Amino acid sequence: MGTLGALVKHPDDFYPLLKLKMAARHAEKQIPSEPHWGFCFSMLHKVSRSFALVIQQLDTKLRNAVCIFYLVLRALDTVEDDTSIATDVKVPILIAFHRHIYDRSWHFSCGTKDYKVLMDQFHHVSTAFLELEKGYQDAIEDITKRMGAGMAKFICKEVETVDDYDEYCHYVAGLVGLGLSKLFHASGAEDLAPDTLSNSMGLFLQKTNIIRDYLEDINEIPKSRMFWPRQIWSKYVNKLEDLKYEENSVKAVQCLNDMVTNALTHMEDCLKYMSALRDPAIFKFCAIPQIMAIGTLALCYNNIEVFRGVVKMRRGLTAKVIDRTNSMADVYGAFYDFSCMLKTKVDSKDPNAQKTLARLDAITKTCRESGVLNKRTILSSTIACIVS
Ligand code: IN0
Repeated sequence: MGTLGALVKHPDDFYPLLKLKMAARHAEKQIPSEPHWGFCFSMLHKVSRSFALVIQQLDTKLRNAVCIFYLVLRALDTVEDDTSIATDVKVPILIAFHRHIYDRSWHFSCGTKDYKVLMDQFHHVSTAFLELEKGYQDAIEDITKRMGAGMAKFICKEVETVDDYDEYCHYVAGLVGLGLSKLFHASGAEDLAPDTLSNSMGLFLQKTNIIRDYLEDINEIPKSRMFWPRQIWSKYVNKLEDLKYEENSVKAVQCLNDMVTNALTHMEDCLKYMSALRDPAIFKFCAIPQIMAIGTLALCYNNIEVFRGVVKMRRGLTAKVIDRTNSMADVYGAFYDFSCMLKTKVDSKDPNAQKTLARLDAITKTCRESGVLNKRTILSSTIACIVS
């Protein structure tokens, strides 16, 4: 559906969309004039769109550090993703990446479109990195080192077991959580969060992406990318790609629901992590992607479309989530509504029905016990229309 069609169907998306558009325009005007910082912030806007606006709300020093952290990770990801680089070239780059960020003369051409520009002009990122305070630099270096090594390990290794799946997601996303917690702490605004909770924040986001992107990853040219663990999909089909064929629809949806049930295990840690945050801008920065992830999981559960095309939240809904996620009451409210809605979608014939329901019950109980469900206002209606 086009923008106009979507607006006719959901007229109350209009105001949040307009607000988002104005915020984007305002952010563009604020792009710093120094060439390296200008490059970094305009690149951030190109590669992450709405997320860039949320970064923009952070206090200046933390905002700069998060922007560089984000771009360094995107660059690392670009190297990992580029299937045209031979393994014996790729592995040493991944392993040494944490040293390259200190070297203004280092660059390696790979990737496509915006990512190619990021890689070709990487000296702007290292120049900006070298201007960050040492506490921020140390956090970014440490995480880049551990992530590069983890990615290198998985270049030649398949995601077989659920433990492998958790380990892979730890390297590419859990470590992002650990790094962000370090940056928040270095800014002086937050206590240092426990690693297990920071890890869960990343795992929940990454597992949602892996579930949503099944078709895109399996159809990747020249070679499929496979992140769904064999231990899960082998209960339903002989080959991961078989899930996309129409004759396997029933099995495919059961497998999908198994994957969603696995992702649900992280939600309580995420609630714990967010409830400990004190700074309102940091809170918003963390809570928005989490609610987007829940919305996406709600869309995906029991939905055969995951194997047929793109399942994504409407732009208007994204705008609403950005506008209306402001307090822990909003987060408990969204998690609660989402879990209740999922409960109604669980089919008693699904092989994991009991497990899924038990996990959802645990989440709704935590939300109820927070005592703030009656204080929330607007987001519940947002979540209600995600699934309808
Ligand atoms: C992120 C995360 C992110 C934000 C806030 C707190 C986090 C805590 C732990 C781990 C990750 C956290 O958020 C972004 C969100 C994003 O990029 N959204 C895209 C939408 C999309 O569909 O891709 C957008 O364009 O707005 C995220 O997904 N990741 C990420 C990367 C770097 C940083 Cl610093 C923060 C990627 C990932 C792999 C899930 C960690």
